[in-house]
Amino acid sequence: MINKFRYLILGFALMCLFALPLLPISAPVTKAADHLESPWVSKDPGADIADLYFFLDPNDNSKVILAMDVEGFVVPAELLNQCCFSEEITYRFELETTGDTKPDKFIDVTFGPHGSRRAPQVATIKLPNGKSFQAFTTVQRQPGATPNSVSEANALRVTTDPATGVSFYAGLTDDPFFFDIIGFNRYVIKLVDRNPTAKGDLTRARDSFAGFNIHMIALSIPVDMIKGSGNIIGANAATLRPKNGVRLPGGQVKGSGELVQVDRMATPVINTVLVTSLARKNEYNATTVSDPPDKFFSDILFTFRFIRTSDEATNAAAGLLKMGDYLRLDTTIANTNLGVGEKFAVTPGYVGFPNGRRPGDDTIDTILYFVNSLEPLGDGVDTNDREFGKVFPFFAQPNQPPRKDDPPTTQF
Ligand SMILES: [Ca+2]
Ligand SMILES: [Ca+2]
Ligand SMILES: [Ca+2]
Repeated sequence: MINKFRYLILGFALMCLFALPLLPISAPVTKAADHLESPWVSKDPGADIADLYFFLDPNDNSKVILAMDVEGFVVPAELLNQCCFSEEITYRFELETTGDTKPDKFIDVTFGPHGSRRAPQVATIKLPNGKSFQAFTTVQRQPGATPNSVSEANALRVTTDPATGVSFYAGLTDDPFFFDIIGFNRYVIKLVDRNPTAKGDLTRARDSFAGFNIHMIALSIPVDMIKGSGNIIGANAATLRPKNGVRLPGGQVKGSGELVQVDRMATPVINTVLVTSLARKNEYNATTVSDPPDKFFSDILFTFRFIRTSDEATNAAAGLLKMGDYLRLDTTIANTNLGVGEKFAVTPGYVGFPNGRRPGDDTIDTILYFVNSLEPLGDGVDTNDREFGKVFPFFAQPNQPPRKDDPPTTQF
């Protein structure tokens, strides 16, 4: 399996490795896979995509799970208020099925108005086969007189469309991403300084995302519905808003006109790490996944020349981007779990990221493996803080505010 993705991984890793030293001179170091990124998108949190997940259902490999999460860092105390999805945004999954850069199939998810924070929104899911269906979101409920029954009251609400076999979930979940941002940033800064103690900063083992919630949109889809003639499918997540907006008294914005992309996200860290200037991050988000990928080659070349790396490495990175920034999944590689506790290049039979991405895949450790000259290296955070579910949508229920006897959280 590793050999199969060797070229992809090499290019990806080289980009990560050689982009890292530039970060402190031009931008804050990455905060996550794509949480809180470019200046424009960070001011539009409802459209700010954090992560994209794409994997075969471990219970039934004839189905693929596609999930994007947006508007992260929802504190537990706000899980009743920050419940909802914007009715102005189109949440789009772009699927590449022919082996080029152009997406071939699309799934659009939109949400109706929310009249009450206690009532669900109605989502409309448009599928590639021209069919569509509607489903309720999951909203969190006040526990009322039974304060310890919160988790039972707020079970994640899944809708399965009988006509297509597609299942849908939308609502808050625990943020499945796990990563010690501060430790990683300190490590990078010391790498730039050629400080031999850099690895010591990766031993803090603090999950920067622990205890926070995020808005999740997840689909379970029959593989045959989205597959092309080949077995490899590329996935990209995008958010779009109407081009024209009129602000009404009270703040409501009425949109009209064609849809314009606000954010996009596929492979973790491509935009946040590779594209180093904030202006170029804005530009990256504005380009589509099928725009000529060489648009950002100058960024890569600048980075590569800065650290005087070889043409071979440059070409490997350029070769990756020629395929567009997709999370590509080989649907013939069987998957039996969510990747929890597994390590790329260490765990026998590993089938996860960069072959798609499972919720438990330790994407940061995969990147660090290459940064560390093909030797295992991690940030000390090996798993999510919450246990994942055993069935779709697999993500954990949202975090609740701590009870009085719960241990204090340490988020510093
Ligand atoms: Ca295509
Ligand atoms: Ca988490
Ligand atoms: Ca890790």
